Amino acid sequence: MAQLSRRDFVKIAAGAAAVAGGGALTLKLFDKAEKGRPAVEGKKAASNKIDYTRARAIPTVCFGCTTHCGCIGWVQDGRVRRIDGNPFDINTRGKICSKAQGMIQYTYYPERLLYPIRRVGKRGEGKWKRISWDEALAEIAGRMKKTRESGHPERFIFHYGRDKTKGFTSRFTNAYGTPNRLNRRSICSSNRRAPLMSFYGRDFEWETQDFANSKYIVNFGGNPMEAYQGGIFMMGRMMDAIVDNGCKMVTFEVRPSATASVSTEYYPVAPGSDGAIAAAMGNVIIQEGLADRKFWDRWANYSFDKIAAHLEQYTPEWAEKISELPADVIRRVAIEFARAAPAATTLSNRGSAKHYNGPQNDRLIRLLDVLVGSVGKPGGFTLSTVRGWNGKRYGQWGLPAVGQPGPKPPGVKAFTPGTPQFDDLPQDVKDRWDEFPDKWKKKYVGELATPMDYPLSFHWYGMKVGQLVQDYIKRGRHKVEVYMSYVYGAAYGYPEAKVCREVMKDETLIPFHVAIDIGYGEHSSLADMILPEATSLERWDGHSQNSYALIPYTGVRQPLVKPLGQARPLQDILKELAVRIGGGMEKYFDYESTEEFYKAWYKNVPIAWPEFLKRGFWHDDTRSKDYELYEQPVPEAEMAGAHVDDSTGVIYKQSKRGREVAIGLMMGDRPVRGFPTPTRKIQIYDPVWQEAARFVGLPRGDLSGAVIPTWMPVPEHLTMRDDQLVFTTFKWNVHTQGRSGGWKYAAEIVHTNPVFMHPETGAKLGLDDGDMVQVTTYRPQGFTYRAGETEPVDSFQNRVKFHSGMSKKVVAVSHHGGHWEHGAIAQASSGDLKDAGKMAAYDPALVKDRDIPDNIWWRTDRGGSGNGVCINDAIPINPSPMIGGQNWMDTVCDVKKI
Ligand SMILES: Nc1nc2c(c(=O)[nH]1)N[C@H]1C(S)=C(S)[C@@H](COP(=O)(O)OP(=O)(O)OC[C@H]3O[C@@H](n4cnc5c(=O)[nH]c(N)nc54)[C@H](O)[C@@H]3O)O[C@H]1N2
Ligand SMILES: Nc1nc2c(c(=O)[nH]1)N[C@H]1C(S)=C(S)[C@@H](COP(=O)(O)OP(=O)(O)OC[C@H]3O[C@@H](n4cnc5c(=O)[nH]c(N)nc54)[C@H](O)[C@@H]3O)O[C@H]1N2
Ligand code: SF4
Ligand SMILES: [Mo]
Repeated sequence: MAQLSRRDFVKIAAGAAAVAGGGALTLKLFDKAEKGRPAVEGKKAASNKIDYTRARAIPTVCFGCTTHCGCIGWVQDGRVRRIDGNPFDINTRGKICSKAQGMIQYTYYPERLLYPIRRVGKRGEGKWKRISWDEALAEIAGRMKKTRESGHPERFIFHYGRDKTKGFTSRFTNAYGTPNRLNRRSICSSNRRAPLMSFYGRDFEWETQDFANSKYIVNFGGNPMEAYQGGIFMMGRMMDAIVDNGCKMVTFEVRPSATASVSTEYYPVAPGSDGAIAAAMGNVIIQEGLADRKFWDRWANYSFDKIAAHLEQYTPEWAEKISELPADVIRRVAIEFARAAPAATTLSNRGSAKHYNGPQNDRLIRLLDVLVGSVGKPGGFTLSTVRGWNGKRYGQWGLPAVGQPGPKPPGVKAFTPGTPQFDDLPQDVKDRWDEFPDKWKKKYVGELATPMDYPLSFHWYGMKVGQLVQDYIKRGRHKVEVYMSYVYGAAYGYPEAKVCREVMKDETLIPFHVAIDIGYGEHSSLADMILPEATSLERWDGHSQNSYALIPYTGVRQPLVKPLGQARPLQDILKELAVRIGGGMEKYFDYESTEEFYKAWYKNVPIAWPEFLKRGFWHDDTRSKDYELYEQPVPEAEMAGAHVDDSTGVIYKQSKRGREVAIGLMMGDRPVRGFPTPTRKIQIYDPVWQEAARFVGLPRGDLSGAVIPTWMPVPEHLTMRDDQLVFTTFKWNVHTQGRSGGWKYAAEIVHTNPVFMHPETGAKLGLDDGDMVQVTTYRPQGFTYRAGETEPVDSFQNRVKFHSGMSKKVVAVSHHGGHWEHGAIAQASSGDLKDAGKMAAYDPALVKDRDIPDNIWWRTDRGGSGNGVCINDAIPINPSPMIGGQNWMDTVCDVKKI
């Protein structure tokens, strides 16, 4: 038998652990590297060994990625040693992934930031000094107070990536009076959320299909087996369905992702073609007489004959030309899907949605569930309980009214002519004010939070257009005094990140940047001050999300250990700032402790607080599953005082605040809930797309604004040369975006990001596997940022890796490579911690981990591959029309051997 090298073993074993989940990563990677090496001082303390007779198991919620799994931390001698899954979490059913151990890495990271630091050199130069909390907070509060008193609180910006404080930060920004609590939804998911909001009136955070009972799943580029916002929740249920239920899962992808590899069928398709496949499938379903007419006529807001006529143009043969997926496969999959309905569902994510045509792709995909009537049915496209379904009894996520304790600050008012905020707006906005539809005027709070060119980024709720923030600031569309960043890594991980870095370095544009971070990342390196946050194992946070068990549930993040050094939780930092800024802000932060705040937040969860903390989770098992919620009757008591619009059947009632709100729909003489849309039906037809298109001046012929789901191509894919490729990007199972570079086990498993391509593509370009290439990228062609400019955006270099499962039109390079901050492991550098992290504040007492200087075997000076390359300078800023979702997966590129 051929002997596996240690590296091979690491790759295989870690891959298995990452996918299987079900407990902690039990492998010892790094510290077993060199057998017989003498024990080093402190090694014992750093070991993961647990004495279960002494260790305490404390539940919490993982912050390793967006999934937020329930987990249990084993604490021994004041140190968290291991993370396991929490069986009381009905979403994960006790499973977690290997990345959860990253929280331990974060907490005991030798280069962790443990004291506030202040810049002493030029911004970005990497020279810092340690300062006291008092000095730090006094300066920040002083600046913020001045900004507020100048009458321009909107010049304070709070820019976050992830925020699980559950309202704590909006409380702070509202109390201060700024609308600029900016997020990263456009980077992440807004192209997929907008179609869901338009169709169903809710986007459910992520989709919540009843996979456990599915017989057929058609997956358009979602990758739950290694990524997805709820991957852990989905993967176990999918595997159960496939293995125990005979469920078929068909995956369309551009590369053989882990999800593709466990699917019953996988087809590589042309990038950006998912909408064409879905449109043709819809057509086949109707032509074959397999549509569920009863469901459609009852719940779709559009005529069946008209949708049938619209879809007729989309034949499987037509779709084959666009997608390279054989017409007979499209036909067969459509028929099988419809026959399995209602236990059949679609799935999509960034693969279908992060394209210029992504929103329309997703509308065409969603159409399939409606056509076969699987919406809300067992095994189908179910919709977990959300506000709007159940009237007053349940709040968001079906929870018994969890939420912030009072007194709550009022929200920031819309800008109106005559106010200083309005006066500050760019002239072109003022010039367009009169033609700006009233419904958007009512929500308008400036160009950063509600950019006028992207009305669908705030029509439903605040999705923002995060990739344009720095560019808008550069172009004078908004002034800034104080910029605060939190769990946010744009300078490394956003498209055309160099634009972000250029602006963040410019003190005339950003006079003061305070970063709240747990380490020293690329974005915080561009701050004037960095405040060290307590890690997720050391702090409180809220948790509430939809559940694949289809009953309401919630959990809580509680501290397992005290913060190391002088690190403090965000809540403490903001509370103290509010008190120091004063002027009335402080009254919203008048509670004893953060624990008291969260205790009040969860006060309606019907289980005693100590018991809740002991279990970590609670769910409502008295409730039946959330099937067919739209058919639920509106209770008689609620009908009292309601009135019905005779032309539409929509039932309205006055809210406490005196607003007319739709609460249901008359079905004959039966008042039922319907969907939380304006028509209370599934909105196949939605005029808001057209309205937005007209307002932003979308050119004629661009179908982004079509009122019904409509196929449209990605413009630059039509004009690209034959020898050009589409450069796409993806996530690895063991890494999380910009944050995991320094997690040592993750980095040992995956530390570089080769340029994946099909061997035939390589042969066409005269390449061999392993050749070094340069990838040069170009701007898009559609109605978007700097479209049509011919100068390349940028280029990067790395080695080619052949993979025969790829689409031949694509090169795929993962996120997570090429860090130049985040410490020695992320950078695969010499391990001279001081030098590598440029940290003025690292704690030498923590530096006991000999792995770092000794065992980074992939360092280039040891003949290794190095840490890969950051690809994000080469991905153009490319917001989709009207919504502003970043089109990550469209970039046209040249690949040349060097
Ligand atoms: N391990 C891990 N898990 C994560 C994260 C992480 O960083 N690491 N991040 C979390 C976050 S914030 C998010 S948003 C989610 C993202 O979760 P996903 O959207 O599921 O994952 P992505 O890798 O962003 O993209 C999905 C896939 O789209 C494919 N793709 C590209 N173009 C096309 C196309 O035209 N058609 C089709 N059908 N497929 C295409 C890519 O090959 C990729 O595998 O994951 C979350 N979970
Ligand atoms: N090429 C490419 N780029 C991508 C993607 C892709 O698929 N390919 N995916 C995109 C997606 S979907 C997303 S959501 C973005 C995410 O992009 P990022 O904003 O880079 O994501 P994060 O990994 O959340 O990391 C932000 C920073 O927060 C800090 N941090 C981590 N944990 C904590 C904490 O507990 N407290 C505090 N205060 N700080 C913390 C770390 O310094 C980290 O660098 O990346 C996008 N970028
Ligand atoms: S999927 Fe994300 S939240 Fe869940 S255990 Fe893994 S890293 Fe943690
Ligand atoms: Mo994301």
